[in-house]
Amino acid sequence: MSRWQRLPLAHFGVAVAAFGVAASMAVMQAMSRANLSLPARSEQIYYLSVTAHGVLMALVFTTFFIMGLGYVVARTALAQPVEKPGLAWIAYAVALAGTLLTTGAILAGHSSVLYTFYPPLQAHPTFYIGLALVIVGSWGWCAVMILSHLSWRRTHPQAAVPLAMHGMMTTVIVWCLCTVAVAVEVVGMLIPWSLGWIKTVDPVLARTLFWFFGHPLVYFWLLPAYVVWYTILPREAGGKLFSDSLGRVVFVLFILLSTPVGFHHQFMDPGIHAGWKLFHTINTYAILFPSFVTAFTIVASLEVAGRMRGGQGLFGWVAKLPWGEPLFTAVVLSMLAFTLGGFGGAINAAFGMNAMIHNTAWVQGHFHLTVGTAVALTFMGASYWLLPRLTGRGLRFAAFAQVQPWLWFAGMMLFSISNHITGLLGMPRRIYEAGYQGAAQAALEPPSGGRTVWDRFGLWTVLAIVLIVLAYGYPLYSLVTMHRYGSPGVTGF
Ligand code: HAS
Ligand code: CU
Repeated sequence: MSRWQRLPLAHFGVAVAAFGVAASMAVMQAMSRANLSLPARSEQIYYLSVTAHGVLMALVFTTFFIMGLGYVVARTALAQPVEKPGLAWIAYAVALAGTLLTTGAILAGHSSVLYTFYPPLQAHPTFYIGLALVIVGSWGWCAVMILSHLSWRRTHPQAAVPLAMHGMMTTVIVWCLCTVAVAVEVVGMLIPWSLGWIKTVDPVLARTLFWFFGHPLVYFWLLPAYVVWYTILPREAGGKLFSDSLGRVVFVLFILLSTPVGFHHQFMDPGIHAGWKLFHTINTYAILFPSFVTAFTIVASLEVAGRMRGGQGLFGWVAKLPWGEPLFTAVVLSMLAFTLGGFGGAINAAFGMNAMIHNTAWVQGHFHLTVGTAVALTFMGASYWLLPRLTGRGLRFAAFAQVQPWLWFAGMMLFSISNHITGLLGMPRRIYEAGYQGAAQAALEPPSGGRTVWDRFGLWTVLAIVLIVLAYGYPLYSLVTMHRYGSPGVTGF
């Protein structure tokens, strides 16, 4: 194997290892949610596992996979060596050291602050220092990507950069813009506070800096998946991309609109004026647009592919698509999940409806469709496609790779749809106690004991009358006592 493939493969290795640990944490959470009485089950273990799961999946698995994919794109799409490979390896080592520090802090049991690490929940200093190192490492990756782009630009002053690299550069820019805020939060506030150098931090300011970063973070995950959808999928399906320039418009819109939307995570926070929340809402609705364009462009490309393979009629082309290819199946199932997840996003972004779903299980339903399926399943499909090309060896157990996307899709749909429903019913997210402290209304079969207060119809009727009098007494009184104008009957229509 020549040398350059080692760099992305080393990144994919960390991504897969983080994924493995995070997935085992998910089993612990599922047991807690199922309210099973297991010997190891406790509040401490639950919050530890939710933190490890969130940090390792959302922050480590994604970042390492994306850095690796970025190097593959820079090397192959630009058809030139990646610039400054030494810096790339240093960045890798720094991010890996940070990951180990943060993971150690979580597993040691004194940093169960969840992946959003909102103060005043306080973690061990090594938790924040590790995260800061992951970010510094990712900046090294950004530098290598930008330098590679610039060196290509020098030798190709007039050419359009290949679409895959265009998408990766978008990812890099979004990341550079947003990580500034989380660096200020972590380095300027949380590290000194956890070390005891400063006594207090402002939770609303910290959350605001976090979401300044946190929403663009989700597009940092999504954009590399879009690179796969736009540049690998159409060819693998046997056709071609419907429009290259639409792809570029989509990527540029993400540069513009990824960040000024973060207040849609803080609708329920005090301290931020409603007018600013409205401004972020409008921007959020604007950023739905590039994903609608993507839905159109990619489905159109698939139709082109299906017809080139001989598909006829309105839907005959769907059956002609290469359903036996793991990359194809994984991406199409990702897209189907994203259709639901995206509509959920539009609901989240509406202030009134957000009040209904905020901090409920709905939210974890939403993000297991978006990052947990659209992004993660696309990355899995991309791995099936990339690994043989990077290593020069075929996939082992290739039949598993055909079944696995369906299993992931089925599991995530089951998980996410039920979390959307239970969220609407009021089930909170990130709460250990699935039994609601034994409250009767939470039990599967409410104890059917003797007569309780709920059978006292007289009491409830009186209370209802009091409420009706409160709600209508004065309005009706004032209608009756003000000067009134009678209306004759209107007829003849
Ligand atoms: Fe979100 C919360 C709004 C997209 C991730 N989101 C979260 C959280 C995460 C997350 C992790 O407005 C939880 C944060 C926490 O821990 O507190 N989200 C949106 C909106 C979008 C959106 C408007 N989210 C994402 C993506 C994510 C992600 C992408 C990760 C990758 N989200 C919110 C809001 C909240 C939120 C509020 C806060 C909730 C709260 O109160 O806490 C949009 O970008 C979505 C656009 C997508 C579409 C779908 C387009 C469909 C396509 C596929 C079509 C393909 C087909 C296949 C039909 C409009 C492109 C055809 C197949 C054939 C074979 C032909
Ligand atoms: Cu968001």
